[in-house]
Amino acid sequence: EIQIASLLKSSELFPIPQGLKLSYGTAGFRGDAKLLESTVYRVGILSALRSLKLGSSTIGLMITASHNKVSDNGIKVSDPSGGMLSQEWEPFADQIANAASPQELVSLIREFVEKEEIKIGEYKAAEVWLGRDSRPSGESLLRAAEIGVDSVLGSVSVDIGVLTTPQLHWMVRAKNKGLKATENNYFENLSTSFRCLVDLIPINGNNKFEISKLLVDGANGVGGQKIEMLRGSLSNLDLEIRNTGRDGGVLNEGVGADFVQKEKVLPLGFGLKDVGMRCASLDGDADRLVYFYVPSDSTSDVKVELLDGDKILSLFALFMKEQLNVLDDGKEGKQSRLGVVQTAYANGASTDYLKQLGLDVVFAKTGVKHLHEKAAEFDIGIYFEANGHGTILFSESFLSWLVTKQKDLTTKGQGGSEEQKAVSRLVAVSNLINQAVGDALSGVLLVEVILQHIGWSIQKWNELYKDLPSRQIKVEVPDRTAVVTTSQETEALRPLGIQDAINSEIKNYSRGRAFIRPSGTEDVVRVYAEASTQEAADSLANSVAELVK
Ligand code: NG1
Ligand code: ZN
Repeated sequence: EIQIASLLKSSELFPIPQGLKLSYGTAGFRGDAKLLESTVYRVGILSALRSLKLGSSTIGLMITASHNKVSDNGIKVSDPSGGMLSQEWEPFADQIANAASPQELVSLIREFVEKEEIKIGEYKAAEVWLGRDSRPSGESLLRAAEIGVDSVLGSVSVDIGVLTTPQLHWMVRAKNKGLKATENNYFENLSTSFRCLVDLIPINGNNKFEISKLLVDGANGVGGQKIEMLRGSLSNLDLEIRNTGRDGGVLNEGVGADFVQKEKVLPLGFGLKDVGMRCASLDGDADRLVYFYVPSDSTSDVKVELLDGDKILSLFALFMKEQLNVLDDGKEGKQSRLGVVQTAYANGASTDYLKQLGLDVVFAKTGVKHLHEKAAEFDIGIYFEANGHGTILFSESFLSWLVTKQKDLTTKGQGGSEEQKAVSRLVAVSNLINQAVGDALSGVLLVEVILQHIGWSIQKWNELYKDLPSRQIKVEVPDRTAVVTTSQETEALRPLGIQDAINSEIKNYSRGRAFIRPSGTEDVVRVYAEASTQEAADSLANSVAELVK
């Protein structure tokens, strides 16, 4: 009962704004930062309970609104594995975030604690690690989360500072595995495994390849700052970082991966002077990455050639398959299951390409938690959203097979064999790539080392396949929840009749494909369309948008 008193007392500090209605969407709670203190405080309580429920494993809380505008903010929970909060707890998150009064909040918590049999005060201290991106509202929201965590008996909050989202997830994962888990350990891990892959680049004809400079768009956010910190410890990589946020630019405004991918235009700070150069763009919390370049036929009307998540996925898949082939061909090889996961937003041409590579291609709903789950079913599962969020997962059993194999080959004196190199590359990739969530920093390093390995320019990489022209539009509507889709999100069930209308539009276009779904992170309905020409894709998207309005 002392417990209840302390919860009631602290919750009175954070009254819920009138009319606020939130749901734990594709990426936690998001909204106008000014309205979020009560939400963040309540998620603080939830994460302490989550830690207690899981025997006091460390839970992470990240305060970020990713690619959203700077005045927005948000909060999402990392489970002990470094993955997203278990979906079983999302309804509870919704309930407490929307509880109208301190009394209602406390009674919801009481009920839940009983139902989940959470033993408050019996275990060693529960720990919640709090991180935030560079948004100015982050600091006061972090304080609110701390109060939430600390008002649950036996739990403590630890402020781990300004971080990228993937850093926080990586640190939580490492902590719970009993590994070194500081930000420095994160950087060391990246630079060591990158070095290892560089050392394994074959020395033959095709890659006497001059390492050209990579231009990075930091979205005026935390990613640009962190990649600058990493740069010092990397050799074999020449980086020029723009939009670090220090030169007066605003977070995500005319910059960043979401902007470049959705609008298909160059970010601020890039222009004709950069023709042909390899460029990469991070999003506001650095869990997304896209590449791009200015084609040489650009005139004063500067064009952009985009290499999105699908193309990064294809490059990764190609490289991983090449390494696995060496093992599968070897006498002591093992038939390994390599699979890729995409969403309905994946460009149709990328799906065709991946299938033609002979890969298992699976589809998941939008939101990394859905992709992650499916990728985890393979020995090596690669997932990417077209917007550049993705990573590579290695199953525990496959990874331990690899590590054993690596040792065997070394003791047998086959240290320099092709097989041993392929095994070592795969092990290095498993260390480099962030297996908790998509991570733009590890993504950049893996893309760069693969390009060096195969001796490709960005233009050559872009030629893997040609994107079908596509268009995305956001439509603001009074109530986005009026749109309800099937589980694969490719068909709208509500409003009644709208899918038939969309289908009859699609019929007018060659290679036409289109769908709508409510955004989980913004107050909009998204429209996606593909067709054989850009004009056709634009026109299909526009007519579908008219149907939504
Ligand atoms: P919503 O707003 O639910 O479409 C967006 C992205 C997702 C995911 C989340 C989280 C698109 C079309 N949607 O979700 O893929 O990345 O943000 O950041 O890019
Ligand atoms: Zn993000």
